[in-house]
Amino acid sequence: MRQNNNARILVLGGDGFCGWPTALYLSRQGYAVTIVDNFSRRLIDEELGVESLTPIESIGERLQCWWEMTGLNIELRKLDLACDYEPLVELIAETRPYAIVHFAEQRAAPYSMKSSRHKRYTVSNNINATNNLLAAVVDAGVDTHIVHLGTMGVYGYGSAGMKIPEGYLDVEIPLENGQRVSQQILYPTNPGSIYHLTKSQDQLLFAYYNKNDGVRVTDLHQGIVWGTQTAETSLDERLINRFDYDGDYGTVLNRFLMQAAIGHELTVHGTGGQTRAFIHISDTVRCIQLAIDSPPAPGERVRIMNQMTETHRVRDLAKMIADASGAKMAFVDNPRNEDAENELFVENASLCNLGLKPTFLAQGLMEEISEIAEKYAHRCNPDLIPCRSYWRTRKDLGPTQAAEAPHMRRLLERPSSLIRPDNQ
Ligand code: NAD
Ligand code: USQ
Repeated sequence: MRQNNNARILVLGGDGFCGWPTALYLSRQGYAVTIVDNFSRRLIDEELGVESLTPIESIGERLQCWWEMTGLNIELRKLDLACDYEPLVELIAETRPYAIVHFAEQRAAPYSMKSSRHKRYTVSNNINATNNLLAAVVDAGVDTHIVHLGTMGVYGYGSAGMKIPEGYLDVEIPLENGQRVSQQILYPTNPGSIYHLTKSQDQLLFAYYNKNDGVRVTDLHQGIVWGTQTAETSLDERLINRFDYDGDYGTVLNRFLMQAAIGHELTVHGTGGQTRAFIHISDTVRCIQLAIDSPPAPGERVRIMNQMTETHRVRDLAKMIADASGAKMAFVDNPRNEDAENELFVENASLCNLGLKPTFLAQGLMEEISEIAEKYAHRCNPDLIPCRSYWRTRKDLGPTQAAEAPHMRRLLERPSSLIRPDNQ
């Protein structure tokens, strides 16, 4: 396959669960890809004493394998986006990328709620990474399209009683003179965790740099990603994608599939009445390409698209998997502070109109995941399955404090380094 060097894409967070398959997919589509990552996610695995259920190779081994399998080269830059500002500007100025895909944030809600340190780390990391990226695009003087992975969670999970629009809400305000003014505003944000809060704040950063500097941004409000493999990551075991199953990073559907595969009870939080949006990992990578290939016009406001294909209630998912596998459901105390029951209707026309053909939850696909889970079940540590991150301080546990992990030190021990004017 020919590589189009005019179209370089930087994949920030390209060693992660969504970023790795996206980097491979874009590489195979003919883009010249550079992965940028600080490997903090691998350090968090060490901090939590957990490993991906699937055995993931070092990034060097992954890239070497991709080269051997396809003859395609993916470049790599190790950078901490929250701290390494000058090298980021240099990278963007040197490569003048056609698009930058921004996955590089701490993405687990339970992890972000574990302790005050985890809250502060998540905020420092995510907000500084996004702000540095936007400032660097302006400093580098490039008209690069930023494609950011946001979350459906910014809308909140109450029952809106309406279809959740794609980012903007039509409002009509009554004036004192009896007239009415119509406006479109950012949908009022209602984050359910510190992690989700950082995504809400990202939205304001995008709106500001778009208004002030004309930075072109697509913000993809993505639902919960399920599945493991894509066509590219399946090419060789050394390319396998990560599979998080632990109580902090494992997401609900993959956790249930893994739990069923190892004969563990399905851990339904509370009544399981929470309704959430979902998307398969192969649709994630396709959506990124659709967003890259249809950039917003110069001067266009931040484009927001809801990146999800279906909604499900947690207990319905558990029942579906229990019926198919014989696993038992366990209704456990909900460690989170969230509505016990909610309805969710979501507009997702934009990506479908661009050509997305949704992959719906189907037995065949679930079996693929279960097979992965069964194959690597011996790598599972069942002690790590329960969710032990509590949204509210539990009286029996006292205030949550946690030791500072090495990857946090850089951000938390020297906060002044984050606000020091560069080169002064
Ligand atoms: P992940 O943790 O597997 O990957 C994130 C990657 O970013 C990791 O490789 C990590 O090392 C890197 N990173 C984090 N901070 C960085 C920094 N300061 N500098 C450089 N690299 C940094 O997460 P994921 O599941 O692949 O999620 C990717 C993005 O998609 C996140 O922003 C997340 O909010 C969003 N998202 C994920 C899901 C999901 O279900 N996984 C759903 C909706 C949205
Ligand atoms: N849940 C269970 N049992 C479990 C794990 C979770 O019932 O064993 C419940 C949770 O209480 C919650 C729901 O399932 O009500 C979803 O939890 P999750 O961990 O699957 O997803 P969430 O914390 O919302 O976060 C994930 C990703 C995050 C992304 C988000 C998209 O980790 O990066 O932004 O999904 S969304 O949910 O649409 O906001």
